[in-house]
Amino acid sequence: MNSGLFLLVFLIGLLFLSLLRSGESQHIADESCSVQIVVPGLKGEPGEKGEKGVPGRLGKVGPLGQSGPIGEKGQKGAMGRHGKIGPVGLKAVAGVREVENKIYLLVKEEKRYTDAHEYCRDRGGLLIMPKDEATNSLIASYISEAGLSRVFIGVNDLEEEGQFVFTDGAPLLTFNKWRNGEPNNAYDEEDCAEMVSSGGWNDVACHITMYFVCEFDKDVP
Ligand SMILES: [Ca+2]
Ligand SMILES: [Ca+2]
Repeated sequence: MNSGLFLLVFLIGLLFLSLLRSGESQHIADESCSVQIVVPGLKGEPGEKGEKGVPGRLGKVGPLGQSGPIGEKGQKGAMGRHGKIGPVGLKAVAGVREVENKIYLLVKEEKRYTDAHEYCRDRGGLLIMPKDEATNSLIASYISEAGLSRVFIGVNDLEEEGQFVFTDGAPLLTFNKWRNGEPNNAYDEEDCAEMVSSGGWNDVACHITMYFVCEFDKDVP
């Protein structure tokens, strides 16, 4: 080999090496540039206060509270209205008779004529007014079957002496059952009437007391 060729090879080798080294150094330089060291800066000044925000949603309902002490008793209320009149007590009633349009009640309480009249009227009826033979006979049997001798009936001449009327005001026009010699207005004080168990009528004093019979109209359905 001559000296010229040797020199050429030598130069090529140097060039190669230099190229190789420059590539490595370049690589190392790139790496060193990518590393960043971050150091926090000093705290800044506080900013201005922001505007007021929108109100938040409602919170949950809380638990029930404990019950308080019992209050004082209230005042007594107003009195209520009167109730309906109750059924007649059995003690005083000997029995009930019923016909097509009437109910008859034999009351075993000795009362004066006016009190007997009020007793019947307060219950929606009147003292019995026998206005025909059939009714008179029915009441007569009622009295005798009850073992009674007499009852007040709804006949009187309280308004005008001698002018007997029924308790509803109707005059005795077509029917009466006066016993012989009655009405006699005995002692000038007999203005009321009784029926005896035979069915006959007699005028008697109004202030004496005896049992009596009420009559009631049946409610028309
Ligand atoms: Ca009389
Ligand atoms: Ca008489």
